[in-house]
Amino acid sequence: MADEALVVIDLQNDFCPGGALAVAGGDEIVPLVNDLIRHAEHVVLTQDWHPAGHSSFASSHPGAQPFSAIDMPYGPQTLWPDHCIQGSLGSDFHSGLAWTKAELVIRKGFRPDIDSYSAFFENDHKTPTGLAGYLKERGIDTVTLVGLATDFCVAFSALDAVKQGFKTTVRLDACRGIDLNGSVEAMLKRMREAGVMLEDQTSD
Ligand code: VGL
Ligand code: ZN
Repeated sequence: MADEALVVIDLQNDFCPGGALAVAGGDEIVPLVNDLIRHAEHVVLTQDWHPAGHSSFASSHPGAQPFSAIDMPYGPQTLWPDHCIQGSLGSDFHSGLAWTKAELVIRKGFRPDIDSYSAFFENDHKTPTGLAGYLKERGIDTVTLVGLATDFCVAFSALDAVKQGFKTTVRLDACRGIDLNGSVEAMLKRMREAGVMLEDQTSD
């Protein structure tokens, strides 16, 4: 299966319990993700990687609360607690993650004025990260996505993967969600309608 890659999204300390933007149960997926890594032919990781004072941080917008939304030139943007600041402990991969096999780490969210949920495009849905080209040039046409968070970085990555022509599966049992105002259900529906295959081997 040399044409298939496992893409592990943002399995970083700040998205795990105790982190700045903790996703409930975020650390629970580490053993399963490690198992998938062990069996994968190609492994790519993403790393949320923000400069201090990033425009997606509520703290950069006087008076704004975390988890509120604002309009940015590229569209609506949820504001987050400061998280995954470049080089901080919170930006490190979870210490239990078996990341050494990864062939590529895609860092995203490093431009001060734009957030990047997707592994493929920034939140303007136009600026590429280079991942689609990297995979295609290597003959990879199938991706499986796992990681954090189901309803943000995993979902937007999966939607873009389909748009870029990849056969795309999300292993929901190896993901956990933030769930803001029903965002998990909403994004599952969007992914399903877009042709993302949603698999959950705990409920099979
Ligand atoms: C993420 C919010 C902000 C994610 C990253 O990895 O899902 N969510 N930055
Ligand atoms: Zn972020």
